[in-house]
Amino acid sequence: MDNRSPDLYFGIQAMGVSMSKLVYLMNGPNINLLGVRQPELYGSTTLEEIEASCTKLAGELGIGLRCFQSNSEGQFVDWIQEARGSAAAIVMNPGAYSHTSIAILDALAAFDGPVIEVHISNIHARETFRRHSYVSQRADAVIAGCGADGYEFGLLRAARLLR
Ligand code: CA2
Repeated sequence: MDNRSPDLYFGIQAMGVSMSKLVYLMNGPNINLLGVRQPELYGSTTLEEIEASCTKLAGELGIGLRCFQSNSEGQFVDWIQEARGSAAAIVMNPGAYSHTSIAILDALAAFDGPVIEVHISNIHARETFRRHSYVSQRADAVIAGCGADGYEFGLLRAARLLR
């Protein structure tokens, strides 16, 4: 038994998601440094730990998960285009590209499934330039300020939308 709340377990049991669903979990620039620098802003959980907990949760939800991280905007666009042919939903933290990238927004516009945007920090309580996200215009849900837990919340939401 791990330390997740009973509410989360209840949510998992209520889902009943088919095995055939594949979700892409995508992380953008510098998120590979999580847990290594700036723990006061982004916590002490590493990206490897986030990917492991989401992979475990995906298994419990009966969905598949593929994890990606890149510091390159073009690579992100390529993976979103790839998702069109292979993924049912995308959970993504585009990092700083959220605030700058029309290219990522355009790529997402060609993806038909649910898109969940996750930010570890509360971007609305930070610098003005972080308060706008291009990705939010396409996202079905936006989660911010829940720390690393936000990824599991995003995955649960994606699974619910895929039911
Ligand atoms: O809060 C988030 O999840 C962000 O997407 C994180 C991005 C930031 O540019 C966004 O405004 C909000 C930055 C991720 C950088 O992560 C680091 C972690 C440790 C050390 C340095 C950077």
